[in-house]
Amino acid sequence: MEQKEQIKNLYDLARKEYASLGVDTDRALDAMKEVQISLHCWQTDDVGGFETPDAVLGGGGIQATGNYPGKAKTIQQVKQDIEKVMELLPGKQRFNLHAIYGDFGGQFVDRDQIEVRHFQTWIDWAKEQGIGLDFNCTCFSHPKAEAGFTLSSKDEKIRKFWVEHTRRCRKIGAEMGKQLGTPCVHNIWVPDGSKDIPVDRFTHRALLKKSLDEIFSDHYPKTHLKDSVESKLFGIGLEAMTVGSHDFYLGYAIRNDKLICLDSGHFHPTEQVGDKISACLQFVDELMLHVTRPIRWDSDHVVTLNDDVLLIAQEIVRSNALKRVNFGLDFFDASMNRIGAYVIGTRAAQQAMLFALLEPIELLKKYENEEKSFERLAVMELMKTKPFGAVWNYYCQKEGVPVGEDYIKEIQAYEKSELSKR
Ligand code: RNT
Ligand code: ZN
Repeated sequence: MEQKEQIKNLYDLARKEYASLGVDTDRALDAMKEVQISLHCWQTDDVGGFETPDAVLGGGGIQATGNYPGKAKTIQQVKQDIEKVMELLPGKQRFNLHAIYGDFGGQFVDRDQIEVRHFQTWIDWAKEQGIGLDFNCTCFSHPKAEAGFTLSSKDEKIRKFWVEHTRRCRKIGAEMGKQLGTPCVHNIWVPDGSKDIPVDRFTHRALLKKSLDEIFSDHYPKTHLKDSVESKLFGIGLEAMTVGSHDFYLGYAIRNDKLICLDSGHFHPTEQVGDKISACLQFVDELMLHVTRPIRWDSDHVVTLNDDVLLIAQEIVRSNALKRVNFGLDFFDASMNRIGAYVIGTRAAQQAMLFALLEPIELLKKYENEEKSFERLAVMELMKTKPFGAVWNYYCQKEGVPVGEDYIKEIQAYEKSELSKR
């Protein structure tokens, strides 16, 4: 009781302090209702999936490093872990599945054979949890992806196989959206590329375009399905060329009215995804984000509250684009408690959004319009030492989830009672 009152009192003080800059903290907390983070399923088991009993991530230039015990080995365990994660997060989330996480009932079902029924138990679970689902075709960890090209393969049989897979995935995604009453974002990312300098980039890109045209020739209502395409600069073993580069997909998305998916690890380190938001939103209706933390490369470390994530959040809020940006996460770190990784990463993303919502935007714009650069920078710096933590703690308390460091012991207890027994 005492702690509760203290958190409320600190919040009241913080409210006054923000109000003096024209910021309404209650309104910011209210706006957090619109912030739904899509939790990627693949941090539960290091991008393994359930096609075969011992499935592990293979190829595609992406890697999960580490062998911390306790990873999810069954669908039941994934669900249980995610329920635990969601218990520790304020607000409402979504869940983002990859095609290899289907409920295949112990049978091997190849990617060009998957159907809605393999995902019905997920849809039922999402309904019970009151959450929406997002979906992804899985064009890696498969023998037909080993040659380095999937949707852009010159081998017509291979290309057709992946087109069929992706068409089926969109159908499944549309059904998820329909049954759950909230549109599913289906994201296409393919690892296609080459290790060394190729001479025929043109044909591969023409083939990728052709495949996408075939895939998108099936139409679904936007209330059920939203399509995004994800670009990348390079991958491990695919250093020289990525077929689905940013230029390629941005062009495709604009011309074909698709969402562009911006992954924070998929650009040159000096580029900022936050800067791209207002640029892309001039030409596409919506964006998908894969927020992650690259260290020197697309390493997919757990998201923290760093400048990159803050800029993304600030640019969403400053662009008044809460409804146009689908905020997803995409990290996979196998070196630490995976539930802890989710909670740290998602809370960091939520904190970034709250921080952005607490920005004195009118004042900052006024200074900017008056060319008062010193004043603008001064206020931006001052915001860093405002009692943000008091607002965040009150938000967690209001949402009935652990405040401050309290989530650490809850995760330790879950590790003891559940994860350590796997
Ligand atoms: C890979 C892409 C892609 C994957 C997931 C698992 O670099 O970021 O989004 O991480 O599909
Ligand atoms: Zn991604």
